[in-house]
Order: sequence, then C-alpha cells, then structure tokens
Amino acid sequence: MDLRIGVIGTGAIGRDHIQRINGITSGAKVSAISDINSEAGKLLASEIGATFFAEGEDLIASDIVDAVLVTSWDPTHEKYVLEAIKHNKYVFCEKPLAVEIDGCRRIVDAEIKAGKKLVQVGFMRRYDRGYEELKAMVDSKELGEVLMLHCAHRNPSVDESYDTPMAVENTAVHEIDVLRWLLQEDYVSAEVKLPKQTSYTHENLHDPQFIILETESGIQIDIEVFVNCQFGYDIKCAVVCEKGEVALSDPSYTTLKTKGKDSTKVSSDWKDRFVTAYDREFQLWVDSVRAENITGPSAWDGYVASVTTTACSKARDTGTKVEITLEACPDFYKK
Ligand code: NAI
Ligand code: NAD
Ligand code: ISE
Repeated sequence: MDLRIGVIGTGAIGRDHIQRINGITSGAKVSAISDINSEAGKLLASEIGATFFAEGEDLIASDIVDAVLVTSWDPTHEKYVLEAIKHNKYVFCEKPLAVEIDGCRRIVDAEIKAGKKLVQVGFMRRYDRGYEELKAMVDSKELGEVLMLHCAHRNPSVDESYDTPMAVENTAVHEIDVLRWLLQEDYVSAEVKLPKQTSYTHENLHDPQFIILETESGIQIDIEVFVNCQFGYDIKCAVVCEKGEVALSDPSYTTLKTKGKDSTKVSSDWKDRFVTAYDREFQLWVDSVRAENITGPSAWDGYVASVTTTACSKARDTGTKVEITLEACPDFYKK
C-alpha cells in the first residue's frame, strides 16, 4: 500500500511537492492537506482527491496520515514537527527546522526521547548531482586539501515580506548545510559584510549580503547572497584546493547559437534549478520511511544550521566576527 502523506502548507513549495509525490514519487500518495487559507486549501483538496483539515494538528493525528510533510511558513515548522513526533509519525520539514536555536533543540530532545529518528529536513542540495560530484572530488583528495570556497546564492527578486534576517535564515541556510556536508567539518566563526545596496531592494532588506565562514581546519568560505539580482536564479560554488579548483557549472540541456552569439539559459527559480534534487530527495525519503530507516538531513543538521545562522545574524547586527561553539553531536545522530 502507498505511504499516505499529509501536507501542511500548500503554498509555492507545498504545491510543488504535492505534484511531485502524486506524479513522480513511487510508493506514496497525498491523502490529506491543511492550510491556514482554508478556501484555497479545500479547493486543492477536492482537485487532488485528498481530505482537508482546518487544523494541522488534526491532520497529524488522523489515521489516514502515515507521514507528515511541513511546507508552511518558517515560524510554524516547530509546532508541527513536535506534534508529529508526539504521534510517533515520520515528518519531513522544509528548512529551516525552526526559526530559533531553542526550537531546534526542543525538536532534537523530543526525537531522542522518542528513541527513533523520525525527522528529515528539506536540505535538498545534498541530492544535487553537482554537489555530489564536488563531494566525490573533495573526498578523493585528488586536488589535495581544500583551502577556500567561493559561493553565491542569487534569486531574481523577492517580495516585501522578505527581510534582512531572511537572507541568512531562509536563503544562505542552504549553503550552511550543504558546505558542512561537503567538507564534513563544522564552522568556528562567522562574519557578515553589508555591501553597497542594489536599488531594486526595499526598506526592510539589505541586499546583497556577504557572509564569511571559517571551518574547524581553517577553510575560508565566502557566500554572496543577492536576492534581487534581476537576471535569474544563480547558484555558484567553487572549491579551491592545493592542486586545482572544482566548481559547479550551470545546469543546461542546450546552448543556442544565433546572431553572432553563443548562449545558455539561466534558471528562473529554485523549482527549476533543483528539480532533480527535489525528486531524488522525495523518492529516497519515501523509501527510507517505508524501510523505517531515515538517512537524510537530520534534526541535528537542522539544529547546527540554526546555531550557524544565529551566529551570522549576530555578526551582521554587531559588525563583528562571532565565534561558533557547538556541543558534541549526540550518539543518537551518529548511528
Ligand atoms: P508560501 O508562502 O508560498 O506557502 C506557505 C503556505 O503555508 C501558505 O499556503 C500558507 O497559507 C500556509 N501556512 C502558513 N501557516 C500555516 C499554518 N499554520 N497551517 C497551515 N498552513 C499554513 O511559502 P513557500 O515558498 O512555499 O515556503 C514554504 C516553506 O518552504 C518555507 O519554510 C520555506 O523556507 C521552504 N522552502 C524551501 C525551499 C527549498 O528549496 N527547500 C524552496 C521554497 C521554500
Ligand atoms: P508560501 O508562502 O508560498 O506557502 C506557505 C503556505 O503555508 C501558504 O499557503 C500558507 O497559507 C500556509 N501556511 C502558513 N502557515 C500555516 C499553518 N500554520 N498551517 C497551515 N498552513 C500554513 O511559502 P513557500 O515559498 O512555499 O515556502 C514554504 C516553506 O518552504 C518555507 O519554510 C520555506 O523556507 C521553504 N522553502 C524551501 C525551499 C527549498 O528550496 N528547499 C524553497 C522554497 C521554500
Ligand atoms: C527559498 O525559501 C528557498 O529555500 C530557495 O531555495 C532559496 O533560493 C530562496 O532564497 C528561499 O527564499
């Protein structure tokens, strides 16, 4: 029987994941949905033949839901993840796991108390072929030791609800997770520079921002976050090593030669740029839930990301270099 998934939050990414689960993923179907906007939620439920729940908590408790997907706004993630753990149900939570360190810690503690890995966080870049190739190269040591990384995370534009802290907490959080996975090292310090601003930003958003992280072995990482870059969705990661450099290339199926020019398309958004990564992420999540052995980014990874984003936010607000101190990873997450 298919795994019956209940989805909380049916906005941009919730709808995208629903289509993925029902159309692409094998072994799963969306059985229930919930959204704070009940009119839109009910309409979607009738279109896909799912049951609508006005309250996320009722969806989680329902016996037509085997596993939960949380794709609602960031501040709502924690309560739904904790509720799913309470009901001993597997839960996939879009990033960030919670908006504050304490919230992530409550989830880690609840999961350890439940005695079973139930939580996976939506850090889909670990499933992107480009990052996988970077990791294989780094692990092989063919280019010697890693010394520096130069990264960029550019979105074409954001709306007025996107503010200064979100550049770190909602956007750079992807680099923060995937680079730690790539290097297998934690961070020891963070700095954030606020360069000259683009005229395309708004009052509550300093755009762009420039983040500098240092890892345990001294690797220096710079990340440009520029969310009103206008020209497209552009992700860069160049790993500089002792004997060479390995970098992501822009995924593209074709190039166009015309009128004296040779050009390739730039992705328009995250849905397009990471489509294959999301597809793989969901297939592997469903397979691992069915096998009762979760292998993807854990609640601990969500917690470490939050410790790091909090340090970045402090660095930005104080204009200083902020040290990052992490307690030892619990044995529960080393299994
Ligand atoms: P959105 O604003 O398009 O959708 C959020 C939906 O959640 C809305 O339909 C809203 O009505 C609903 N909602 C909010 N609070 C709710 C509640 N308490 N109960 C039920 N429904 C509720 O936002 P978007 O872009 O879909 O982002 C959702 C989440 O996904 C965010 O946490 C974001 O960080 C994450 N995300 C992750 C991406 C990735 O690449 N992994 C890409 C885009 C978003
Ligand atoms: P969105 O605003 O389009 O959708 C959010 C939806 O959640 C809305 O429909 C809203 O009505 C609903 N909602 C909010 N609070 C709710 C609640 N308490 N109960 C039920 N529904 C609720 O946002 P989005 O762009 O889809 O982002 C959603 C989440 O996904 C965010 O946490 C975001 O960080 C994450 N996200 C991740 C990626 C990624 O690349 N992994 C990409 C986009 C978004
Ligand atoms: C969004 O929530 C995502 O997760 C996207 O991957 C990211 O590029 C974007 O900046 C976020 O707002």
